[in-house]
Amino acid sequence: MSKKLVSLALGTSLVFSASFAGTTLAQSSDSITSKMEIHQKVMNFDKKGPSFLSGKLSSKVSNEKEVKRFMKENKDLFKVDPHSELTLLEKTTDDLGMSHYKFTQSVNGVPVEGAIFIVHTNKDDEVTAATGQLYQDASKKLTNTKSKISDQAAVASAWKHINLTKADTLTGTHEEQSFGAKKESDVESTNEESKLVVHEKDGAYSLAYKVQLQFIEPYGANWQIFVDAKDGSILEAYNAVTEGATTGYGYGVLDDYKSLNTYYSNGTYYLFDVTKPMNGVIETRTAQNGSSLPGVYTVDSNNAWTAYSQAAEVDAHAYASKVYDYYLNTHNRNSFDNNGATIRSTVHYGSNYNNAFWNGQQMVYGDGDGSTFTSLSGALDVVAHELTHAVTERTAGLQYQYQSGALNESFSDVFGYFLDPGDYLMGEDVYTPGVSGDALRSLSNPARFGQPEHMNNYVNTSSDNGGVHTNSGIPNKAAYNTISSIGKAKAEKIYYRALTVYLTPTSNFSYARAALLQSAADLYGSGSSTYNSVKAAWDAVGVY
Ligand code: L5Q
Ligand code: ZN
Ligand code: CA
Repeated sequence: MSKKLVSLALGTSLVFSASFAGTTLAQSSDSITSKMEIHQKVMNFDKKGPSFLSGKLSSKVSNEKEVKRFMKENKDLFKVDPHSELTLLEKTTDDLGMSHYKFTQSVNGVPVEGAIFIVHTNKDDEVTAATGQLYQDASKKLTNTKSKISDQAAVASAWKHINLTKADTLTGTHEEQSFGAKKESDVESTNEESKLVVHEKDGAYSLAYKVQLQFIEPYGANWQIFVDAKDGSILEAYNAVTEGATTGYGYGVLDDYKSLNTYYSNGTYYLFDVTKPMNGVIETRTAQNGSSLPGVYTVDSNNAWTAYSQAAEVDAHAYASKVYDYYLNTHNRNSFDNNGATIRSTVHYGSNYNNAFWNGQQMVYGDGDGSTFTSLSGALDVVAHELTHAVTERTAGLQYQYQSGALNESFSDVFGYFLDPGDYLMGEDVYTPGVSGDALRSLSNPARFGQPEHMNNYVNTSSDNGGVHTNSGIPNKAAYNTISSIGKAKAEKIYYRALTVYLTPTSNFSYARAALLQSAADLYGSGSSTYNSVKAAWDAVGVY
């Protein structure tokens, strides 16, 4: 292992400094001996140490030429020819007055990969330490530094090795590219570099092209690929990306394929979506012992979230992202606090737990018992329902009991519809998996699931916080009446405005009617057909 000429830890370099400095030579020989023993563990030089140390360093070393002369004079120790093999990269001087001469080693002018060697001098220009790595054998073992393949051939070989083409990594859409107008970011998102180096692996030296392929799509990469300059074969290749946004994929609760925004760190993938313009992230966790919150990070080794047990996390993650996008794109609202707060979800909560909830901090999903419910994150309307509870909490603040509580529930169901507008059912994707056409609730037909849909049938109860999941049928039916009359696009604007501008913690049904009418007036005009539709929608459920 002769390549490691010097491999000094900082602690030992202090010892080195004491041995080197002329003044310390006056110390007892005992002390010098023990210092040399330390050196012999970390440095590969022969036992001529003390003679080497004497005198030589009393001369000042205050520039590149003198450092090289110092190394030449001690060539038995350093075993490289500083004049032909070392090139000064930089000299820096720090606040302590110490200077650091950073050299790279080369063979016939071709740099040796990884060969950085630094000579350190104190404020009196005496060498106090030498750190880094030199390759003593490089110029002996590699004599021919003339490449047999072209730079372009090396780059082509590198792309082939990672099974991609440069075009695959450009981030623009095909449409944009076929119109010939590549986005500016395409030009910058992929970087190819190649340079000739001396490559060492397991004591074997090769002339190589060091090809760096850096790109973001289809995955974050900083490939370092060493291509043999003799024949284009791959000597070594690794992806130096250690952290960053990645795109994975998985299967949801209903076994549907979806892509996922994930995060790669230290060899592991996490359900962290860092791609949104948030202050936080969208993160999905797993309840480890049933009811522990927030639970543990959900991880995967290869970014393919395909295990049956991962389906609930796949959907919680993908659907939280969809709901975030909806609020941002449709209502210009950045997360539930409109300040980009982290959206956290925990799945596999409890045992056979037939519910999902917002606990004031995060969303929580049970897996269901398999007959009443399957994993509740498997329904986009359920996820929208839960995240809308967070929006309501930070806006109208509707108290979760009696009429204000039923409104709170209703707004969650109504936004569940806005996110999942295929039908007016709530939770149909996860409720009673064995029964087709079944659902938790219906906006169009609340009575089908035991809810009132007119004030005449309002349920006075103290259970379920004053019937919040029952009496929500009344405002839900008014929402259905509204949407079916004016369409989703206008309805969602009106509902969002009422929730975020007009409603307050104690608002009742009558107040909600007034708030929605005011919003319709603001947006579409008082007395407009849209306004009149909202009025009729509430008249029909007996709320005035
Ligand atoms: C409910 C949220 C969801 N839970 N309905 C009791 O009745 C009770 C809870 C719910 F995840 F199921 F949608 O809506
Ligand atoms: Zn709810
Ligand atoms: Ca639905």
